[in-house]
Amino acid sequence: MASLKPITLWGHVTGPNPWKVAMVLEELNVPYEIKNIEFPEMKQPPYEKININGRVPAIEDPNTGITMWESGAIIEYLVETYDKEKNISFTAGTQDYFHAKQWLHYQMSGQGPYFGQAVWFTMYHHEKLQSARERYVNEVRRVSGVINRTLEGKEWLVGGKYTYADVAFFPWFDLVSWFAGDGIDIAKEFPNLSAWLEKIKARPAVAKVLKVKADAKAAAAK
Ligand SMILES: N[C@@H](CCC(=O)N[C@@H](CS)C(=O)NCC(=O)O)C(=O)O
Repeated sequence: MASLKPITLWGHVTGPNPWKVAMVLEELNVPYEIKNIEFPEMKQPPYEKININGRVPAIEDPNTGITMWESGAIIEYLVETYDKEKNISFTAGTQDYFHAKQWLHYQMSGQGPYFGQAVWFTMYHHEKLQSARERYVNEVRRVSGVINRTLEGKEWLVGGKYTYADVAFFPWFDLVSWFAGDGIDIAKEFPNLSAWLEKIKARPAVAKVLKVKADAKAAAAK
């Protein structure tokens, strides 16, 4: 899509949600530039004007004039605006179209917040609350089981092809070994899930974004 102006993607080096949007942008071949911002700055002007919720991701699309936040909504916007060939999405009104939305909503409500709380109570909470940690790590295990069971005998979540619904789950699963590696072994406990993650990881668009993320992390650590 050579005639398009680059979309600004507001992100943060460590957080999974902006990378999910980058993976969709890469897959759609839409030009973009990442602007990373630190957590305190997200809660202040001028960024607060872009996202009043003070979090990333947010996008500014000069091609349509749209500024918006919430990664799931951004992904829906991107595929509906730029995936005219339905390479990673489906024709509106079809069963697959609604099922892809179902999985995206599950990712946003069932995976993101629970995995996020597991990270919080494992890594950052000011006191060790074992019961809270267990609650959320168990939820990580439960969600992993849901995906593992749904992938029994099939390659992708919806419609027999790789779509935005698959990649939406990837960045959070990619962090499980970091925050719950002592409690959950994805490869051992969830073989379908594990094989699916490997296939997503091997996609050139995903591999490219993972490299950009690794480089950004290395630069930030200097
Ligand atoms: N539901 C939001 C979650 C956004 C979110 O929590 N982003 C993290 C980074 S991945 C963040 O901005 N954290 C900053 C903070 O918690 O202050 C989305 O999916 O866009």
